[in-house]
Amino acid sequence: MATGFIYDELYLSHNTGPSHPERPDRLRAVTMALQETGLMDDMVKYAPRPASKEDVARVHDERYVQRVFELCAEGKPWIDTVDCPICPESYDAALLAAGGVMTGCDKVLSGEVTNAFCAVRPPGHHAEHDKAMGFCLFNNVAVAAEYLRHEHGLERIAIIDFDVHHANGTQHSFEERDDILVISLHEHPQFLYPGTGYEHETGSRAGDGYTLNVPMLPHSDDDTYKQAFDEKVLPKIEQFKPQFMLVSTGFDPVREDPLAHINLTCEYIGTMTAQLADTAREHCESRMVSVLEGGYHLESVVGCTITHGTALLEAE
Ligand code: SP5
Ligand code: ZN
Repeated sequence: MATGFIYDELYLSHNTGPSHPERPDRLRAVTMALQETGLMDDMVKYAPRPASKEDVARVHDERYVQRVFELCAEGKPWIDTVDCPICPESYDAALLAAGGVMTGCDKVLSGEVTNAFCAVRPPGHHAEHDKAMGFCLFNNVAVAAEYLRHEHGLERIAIIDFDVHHANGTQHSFEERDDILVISLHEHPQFLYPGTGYEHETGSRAGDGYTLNVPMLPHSDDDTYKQAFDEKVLPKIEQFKPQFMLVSTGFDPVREDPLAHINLTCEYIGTMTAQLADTAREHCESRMVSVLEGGYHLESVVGCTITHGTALLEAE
C-alpha cells in the first residue's frame, strides 16, 4: 500500500524570529528532500484539518487553550517562556498541527494508506496540560492518541518518541493510564533539557509499567541505540500489543544537531523507522503515524527525511 504525507503552508507562518532553531526552514528542508528525491511522488498528499478546541481540550486545560488564542491574537512575543515564541498565526498553526496528526490517523484507519508522515510545526511533545514548553504549544501526538481512543474507540495505543529530548508532556498526559503506552528514548536528563525522563519514571497507579524511559548517555551512537532498541524498546511494544502506533519523530539525535550530544547517523534514523514499521506490521496491520518533533541541523533534516520517508514507503 502507500504512505500518506500531511503538510500545509500554514505551518510556515508560525514565526519564531530570526535566531530561533525551531524555524520554518525546517519544514522547507523536509518538503525539498521529498521532492528532489522523488519520494514525494510515491506518497499520497493530504491537507490537514484543524483540531477543534474540544479535541485539544482532551489533553490541555481549556483555559490554557484560550490563553494561547488570546496571547497570539494580542501579538505577544512569547508564551510561558521565551523558548516559546508566538505570532498572530501561531494559534491556527498549532491547531492545524494537532489536527494534521488526526488527519493522518483517519487516513491510516480508513485503509487509504498504510502509514503516514505528518510534517507539522510547532512541535508538540514538551507541551504540558496547562503550559507551553520547549518550542511546543499543543501536544500533537497526545491530542491524536485521545482522538483515537474517543472517536475511533481504540483500546491500546503505543507512542514511541525518539526525539533527543524527553517527551515530558506526552508522559505526563498518560502516566496514570494503561491504555496508552509511552516510550521515550532521549539524551540523559542530567545532560539535556528538560531534565526529566529518568529510568525510574515508569508510570503510576493503573499506569504503572506503561511508561518507559530510556535515557542515553552523551555521545551514544548507532550501536548503543540499536542495543537499547532491541533490548528495551521493541520488547516493550511487543508485550503491549498496540492497535496503533504513533511515533514522535525527532531528527535531533543526529551527530550534527546543535542542541544535543547524541551521535546518530541519518541512516540509523531510517533503521529505527524500519524496525518500528516491522513491529507495526506484526501487531497492528502496519498502522503507524509519524509526527515531526525536533531536528535543527537543516542538512541533517534533509538526510533524515530521506531515510525516514524511504523506510515508511518500504513498509508493507
Ligand atoms: C521539540 C524540541 O526538540 N524541543 C527542544 C527544546 C529545547 N529547549 C532548550 C531550552 C534551553 C533553555 N531553557 C531555558 C528555560 C527557561 N524557562
Ligand atoms: Zn527535541
